[in-house]
Amino acid sequence: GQTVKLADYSETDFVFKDVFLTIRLFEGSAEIDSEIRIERRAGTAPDAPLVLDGDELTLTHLKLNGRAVAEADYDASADRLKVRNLPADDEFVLHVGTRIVPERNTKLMGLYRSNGIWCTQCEAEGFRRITYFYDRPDVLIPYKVRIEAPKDAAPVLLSNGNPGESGDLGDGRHYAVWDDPFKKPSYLFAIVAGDLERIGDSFTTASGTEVTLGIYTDKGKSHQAEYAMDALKRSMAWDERRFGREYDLDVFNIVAIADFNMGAMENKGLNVFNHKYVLLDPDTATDQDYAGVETVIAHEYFHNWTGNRITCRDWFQLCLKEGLTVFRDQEFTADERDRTVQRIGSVRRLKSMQFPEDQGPLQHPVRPGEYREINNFYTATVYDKGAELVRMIATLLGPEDFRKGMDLYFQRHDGDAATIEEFVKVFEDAASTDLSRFALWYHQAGTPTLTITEDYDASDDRYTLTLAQSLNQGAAKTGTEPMLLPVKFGLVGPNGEDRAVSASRGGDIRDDVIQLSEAEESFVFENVGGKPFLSVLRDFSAPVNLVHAQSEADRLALARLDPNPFNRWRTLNDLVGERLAKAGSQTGDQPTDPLGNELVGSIVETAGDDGLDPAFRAQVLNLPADMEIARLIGANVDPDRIHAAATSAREAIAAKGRSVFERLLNATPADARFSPDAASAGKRALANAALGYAAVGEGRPDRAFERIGNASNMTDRQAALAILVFRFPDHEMTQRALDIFYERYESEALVLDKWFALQGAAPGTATLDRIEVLYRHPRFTLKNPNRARSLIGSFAGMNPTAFNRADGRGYAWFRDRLLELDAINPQIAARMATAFRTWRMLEEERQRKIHDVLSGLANMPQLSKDLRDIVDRTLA
Ligand code: HT7
Ligand code: ZN
Repeated sequence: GQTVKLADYSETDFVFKDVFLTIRLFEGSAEIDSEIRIERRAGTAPDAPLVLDGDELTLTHLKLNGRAVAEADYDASADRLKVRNLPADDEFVLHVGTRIVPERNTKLMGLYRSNGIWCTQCEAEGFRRITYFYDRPDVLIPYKVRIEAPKDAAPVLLSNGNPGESGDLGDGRHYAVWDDPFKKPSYLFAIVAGDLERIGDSFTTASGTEVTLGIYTDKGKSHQAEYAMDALKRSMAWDERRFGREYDLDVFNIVAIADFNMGAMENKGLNVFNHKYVLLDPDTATDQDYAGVETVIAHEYFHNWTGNRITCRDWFQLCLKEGLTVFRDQEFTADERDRTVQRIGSVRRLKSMQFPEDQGPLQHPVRPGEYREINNFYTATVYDKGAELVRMIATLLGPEDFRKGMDLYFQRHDGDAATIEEFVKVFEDAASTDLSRFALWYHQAGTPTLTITEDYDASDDRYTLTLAQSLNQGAAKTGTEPMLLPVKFGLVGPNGEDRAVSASRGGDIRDDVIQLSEAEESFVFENVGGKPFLSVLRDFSAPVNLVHAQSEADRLALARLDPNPFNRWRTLNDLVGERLAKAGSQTGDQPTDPLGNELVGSIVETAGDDGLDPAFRAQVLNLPADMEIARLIGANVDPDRIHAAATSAREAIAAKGRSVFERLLNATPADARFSPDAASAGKRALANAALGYAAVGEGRPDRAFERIGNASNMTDRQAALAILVFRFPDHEMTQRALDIFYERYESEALVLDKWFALQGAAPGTATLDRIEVLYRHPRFTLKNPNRARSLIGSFAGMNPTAFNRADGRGYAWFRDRLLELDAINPQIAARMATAFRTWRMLEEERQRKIHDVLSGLANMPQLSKDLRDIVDRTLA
């Protein structure tokens, strides 16, 4: 595959003015007629040909200003159309005809059919699978679209923008025209045609325009879209309140699709969603699903301004829209739900997904400098670290200057295809500040280490704080310069008060934020009123590995006292992580109590503290995942040892907290009426965590089994089933529970995904045999990405003990599945293959086995570009 480089960016030779697309849908094929108004760009050589992108296309006709182009004047291949002898000065119209087969499109990129519905996915490079085009984000034009289709199979015809005329064509066919007045790149184009059900609503914008809202689903499912509609309206109101952004078209439509590569897509005025992020009801969806729907609905809606109105100049700038939009959806969730619990969730995700990526062979900067396959750069680094960078700008500038910068961004770049440099510049201009040291975050890969040292001089009551940053990157070689980063902190007194102190010496501190920009800086505080407890990196103000030698006594005190609730959670979570990493890297006998009595006591005490938010307490009871422990160990990892240590830790908490967990269980009746709000969800999370510890502590799977029977909602039912699968994987009761669950939900695709996913993630060596059987289950298929992910993705990505079986059988089985999947849907195969991204942390024998599997794959000629890119980079 060819490498695309940011340094090679140049404008197109020709300028597109607008396009009129006619799409004729038939059973078994589709014909696309594209009429593009074009002009040679000033400065382009008069004899330069027009070169358009294609992918698996067949050209049916080609006309210039209404006349067929002579054969000598063009070359058409599946992936390129080159036209010569075009007018030097005059505008011209190029007519391009293609024919495709949506039914055979298993890659789910371009125009395809899902459950009989015609739909499109064009980001990043799917439009070129529909017609030859300048399929790049810096070509912005208005689109007019006419869809023609059979009335019975497709009574509903949708595209971007506002609806125009529609009518009958005879022969059982009809048409509809859509007009999108906003200039957009091809990746935001979409059509949907099918026999869909709709729920409708409306939203009146702050300036008084009424917007018609529609959510379309498969027949019989529209009642499950009510919560999504509510989330949409709340998102629209929030974006007006918080960022002053109003919606801009007369209609906003969402369509739920069963076969979809990612979560959802922000096409202008026509968002297309994986149905997992639209359809919900209490009987089939968990609280986590509700939160997921709310987030994704918000995220795609927010793209209308950050992504669509202002888009990316090229795909290297992907974080410009994704990092910023993730930041915006995180802020929405924080405002709608609970800021601390939301931040804990984001940080957990960052550490479990992005940190491993940034610390292994798939490491890349938030703004990469090159790629072979852009689909492989929709990563945790671009999305989640990208969001952290925006958050750091907000923290460094403070809320007022940050808002000023955002306003300037919208004002200056509306209608543009912009770059990261332009984004950073608006904040420099709005706050009159120099962010050049900050901008390095976009270019330098890797997770920096922030080392904290403290010194307290009791005789002078003087406190000195020293911070040092370093970047040890390994292979990527993208630079290790010191960067500007915000370190939010507090000096806490023994009664849990933040002491009002200001530094007499040292660099830049604004309010409670140190603006660290040198490799090392010291700050001196005089008359601090006795030795304080340092609460540092509050709210995880920068995405770094923190090294801070703080005594256990101080940390346990902070876990109780810290006025910053996020840091209370982090203190406990970090302590657990460190202890488990120590126990999990120890050879020989496992300690029975790897956490130690005091830490266990602290966890139980927090869990039982009714003065604290239940969702927060549930987070404290949710120990770091085995894979997070593996990352902390860093080398020579044995997943079985980690699992054993985590199991002992859970047993110790269960034993110590027995009475607390019983009390929590009794306080929440299982048949309470279901409401998906955050407070109710938090109570359920706490009760279910308590149930898990109670069942483990007493060795009583029947307690979970019983809950499955009397649960009144999917949250409680799935939580109980998960307790059986994860804590009693080989118990006879677990299989019984799985069978009952299957019978009840056989016809609910999204619930069956949960059933497969739980079993794929069940720990232990017996799992693989069961997975092999499940793989042949009549309801299993590789063609639906959700289903493929449910079993194979959860096995490879969330099951360290079974996947990393010492005999290597897990790797070999996974390799065979990757190859099958790659022939159907390379994008999904490549994404799953990232399960190997941390392979160099494993002990030698497992590393050797993975190396054999990866190099075997690398030598296979049939691999897709997508999968080959991941395999090669993982091996490098
Ligand atoms: N912007 C969307 C990305 C996306 C996508 C990318 C590649 C292939 C398929 C895809 N589906 C959606 C989703 C988002 O970040 O909002
Ligand atoms: Zn996005």
